[in-house]
Amino acid sequence: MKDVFFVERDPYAPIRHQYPVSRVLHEEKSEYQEILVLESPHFGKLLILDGVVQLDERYEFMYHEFIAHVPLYAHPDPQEVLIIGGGDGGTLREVLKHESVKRAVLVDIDRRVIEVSKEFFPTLSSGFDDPRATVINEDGYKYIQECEGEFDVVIVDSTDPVGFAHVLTTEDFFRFVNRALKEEGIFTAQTESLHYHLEMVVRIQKTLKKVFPVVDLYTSVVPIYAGYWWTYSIASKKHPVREPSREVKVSTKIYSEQMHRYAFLPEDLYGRILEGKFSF
Ligand code: AG3
Repeated sequence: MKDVFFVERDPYAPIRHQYPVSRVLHEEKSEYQEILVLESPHFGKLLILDGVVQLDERYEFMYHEFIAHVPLYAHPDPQEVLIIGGGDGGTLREVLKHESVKRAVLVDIDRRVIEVSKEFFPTLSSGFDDPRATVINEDGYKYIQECEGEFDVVIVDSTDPVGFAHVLTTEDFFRFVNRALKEEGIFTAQTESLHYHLEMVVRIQKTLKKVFPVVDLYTSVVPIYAGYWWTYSIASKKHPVREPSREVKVSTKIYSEQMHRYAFLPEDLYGRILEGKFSF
């Protein structure tokens, strides 16, 4: 396939990425979304949901290591972890690197994403075979309403907050997360690009502050997401989150104690962003 490009349909970004395609590996319409797997020369395989690139093989660790290890290392002893979304398995793989984790529950609404990942992304989906992992195909918003004081860490690894993922950024949802967490619980969600989606980031941060005593914002560079400078909102019932609370022992490519600290915005800039005194 010479000179064939996939043009991303990102609902929020003011630019459009286009990827050269060397092969189309899979294409389907599941009950919930369009699932596409392509191969692109520089990036390796790409997983695309409803026209938005969710991950590529080359850089996925720059997202998954941050979404998982920042909350898990902020926590002194994470044992029970809930992942909402994340059907590709990348976040689960990182969570299971922690020896303290006894149970990791992954709730993804679309079982086809999990099956497609098992077929095309074995380096991401490896954790599904771990005896500590449980997979539930249900709406995460519904599932969490049944949980009380059950989890040390809850992670939302969802698609963009449009369509069925929008409810995962509402105050109601954050209240259910709070109830689902144990007393020392920590919550993290991917919350889009810092500069392209600043208003959304601020809205989510302010909503979290209504529910949790400790709320913060950290970022990592994700080369395939429009804007690159990607945010994660983190909320905690008790523990501070800016420092790892344990020695970093898991094997990672980029996450480290120092990277944990660097990931957080300086307090001053963070404060100005929330007060609406900073804009790009
Ligand atoms: N989930 C977050 C993808 C967000 C991408 N959005 C965008 N580029 N506009 C990724 C799933 C990986 N486990």
